[in-house]
Amino acid sequence: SGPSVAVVGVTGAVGQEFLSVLSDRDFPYRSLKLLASKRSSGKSISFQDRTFTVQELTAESFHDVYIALFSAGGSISKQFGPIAVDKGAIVVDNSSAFRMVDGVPLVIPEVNPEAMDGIKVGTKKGALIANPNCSTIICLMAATPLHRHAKVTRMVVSTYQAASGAGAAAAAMHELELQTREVLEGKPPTCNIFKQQYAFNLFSHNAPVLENGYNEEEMKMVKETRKIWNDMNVKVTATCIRVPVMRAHAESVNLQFEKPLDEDTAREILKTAPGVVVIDDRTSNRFPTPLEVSNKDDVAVGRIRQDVSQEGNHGLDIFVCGDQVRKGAALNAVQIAELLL
Ligand code: 11C
Repeated sequence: SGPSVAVVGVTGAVGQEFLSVLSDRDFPYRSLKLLASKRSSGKSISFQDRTFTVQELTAESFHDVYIALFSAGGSISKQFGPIAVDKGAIVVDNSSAFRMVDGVPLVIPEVNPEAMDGIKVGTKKGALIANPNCSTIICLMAATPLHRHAKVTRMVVSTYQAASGAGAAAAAMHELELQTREVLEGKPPTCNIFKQQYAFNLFSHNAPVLENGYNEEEMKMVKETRKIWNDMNVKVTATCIRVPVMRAHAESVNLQFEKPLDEDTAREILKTAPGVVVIDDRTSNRFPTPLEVSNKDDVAVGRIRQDVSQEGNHGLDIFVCGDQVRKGAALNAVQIAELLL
């Protein structure tokens, strides 16, 4: 029982994570189609005690597919997403292709599930749902429960982003490992994915820099937050940095609130927030780390403190870490699919 499911881009890091999340959560499916480029077609993938053969993604792939999880890059989503929708599939797209398109819900299940009201599996009525950018998801998992309580008017984010978010995740993670070894051996580092030394270094996010001086990643955080919170007035600014960490992003988030919110209340709110775990031990200086959240579902929050530069408890600083491949991509998409059932 369950819907027929297709995974598009199954050989990539997020595609592989889709499979492990589907399995971990015991996602019900009637049939499962594993789709990828022609180059990967014919490959065998074992999943839940069965062996599946990867099929080439074509316009015919979506016949009788109810839910299609896409993570094969923006151009594949643009080309095949609308075809799948025409065939009646509900596409949950991990790329940025449709996120800001009017009428396409941009969803974090713990934050704005209502954005996809009316979209249901079994109606044979296709639809597109976009998965937000990983940095946005991780930030809003922690900021939203506080926003609900005291209304955020301004948010200043600084990110420390892992290798896995940089294009071809597996290749990027491999290059970080390779560079680390090369630098330790006194050799010049291989710079194929990142055009500069990454090991023992950090640099401004590799997304293109726009005319206003922000890079695309930073502007995604600004625009996606407004859409997800359905608040065109919330002020957001971000600085996104790539750090030599494998697969979990960290973010420092400064929040300004309309109503006062003290740090103890904020800590209590976050302790009961779904998908959030609080690690905030001042005595032993123990706070969230990327390593600790790697391969985990929950986003960790700590360093919860009153912003001393703002009067009357109108500001807080928090530090957030979340697995980029999991909650930042595959898990969030599968949770969206669960809501469709
Ligand atoms: C990163 N957030 O870590 C990016 C990766 O819009 O989905 C994902 C880009 C996106 O660099």
